[in-house]
Amino acid sequence: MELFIYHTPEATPTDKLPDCAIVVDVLRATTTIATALDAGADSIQAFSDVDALIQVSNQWPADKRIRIGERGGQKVEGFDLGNSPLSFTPEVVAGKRVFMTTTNGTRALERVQSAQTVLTAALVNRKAIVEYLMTKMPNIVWIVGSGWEGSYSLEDTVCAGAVADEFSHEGGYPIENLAANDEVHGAIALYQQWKAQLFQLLNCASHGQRLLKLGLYDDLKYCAQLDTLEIVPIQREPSILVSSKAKTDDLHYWTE
Ligand code: 3SL
Repeated sequence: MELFIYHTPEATPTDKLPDCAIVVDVLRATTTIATALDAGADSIQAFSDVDALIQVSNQWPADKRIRIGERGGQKVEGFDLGNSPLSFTPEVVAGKRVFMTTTNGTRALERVQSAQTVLTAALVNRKAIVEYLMTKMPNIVWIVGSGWEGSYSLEDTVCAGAVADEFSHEGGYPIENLAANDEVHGAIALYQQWKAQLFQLLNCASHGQRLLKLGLYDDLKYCAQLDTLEIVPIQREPSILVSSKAKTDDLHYWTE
């Protein structure tokens, strides 16, 4: 396997795609996606554009949908929920399609949606993603941080490093054989420095600071947890993600 890490969607090559793209937005889109699927959401449909989301979700039965919208860390007016993973309880999402638009995470998903396999990772489901990779062993893997409006995010890179580090240790693959760009070494070094203090790292991160100013301390605490959810969100068709455990009849799904 050749592993590339890109800090932002803008940094990814535009002339090729990997066998497997893993989108990361620890604060908070991919943490929310894993949490919603773990709580029994039927699927997540991601949009970068608010109007497109409203148009498509209007065609879905009202009692089977939930609309979540975030811009600048806050709920978009008229939407059911913002992007706090803490809101995604089974009572709220079980059996529903989650129509989702966020500032950066949904844009990152759009950037790689034509890859053969698309997954989403956060700290909370890091180990499940590593197990998926060890089972499927895709040839070329990109981990793509969502960043913030085109710039680097500490928390996405630490998560990319956490995935790479665990894959290397669990699988016994030396980093120097695995790493296909320098960002992999940098991300692993970042993770190794902060792995016992992930909550503190989220507090230092500029987007963590932004969320703290909005009073979202508990969100940071939740998003800093490592390996708490056994969920692999996987793209079933462009922009639609399901839990890999939900169905096993597609070749690209992870069969347990
Ligand atoms: O940018 C995004 O996609 C969001 O995850 C940002 S926030 O944490 O919901 O503010």
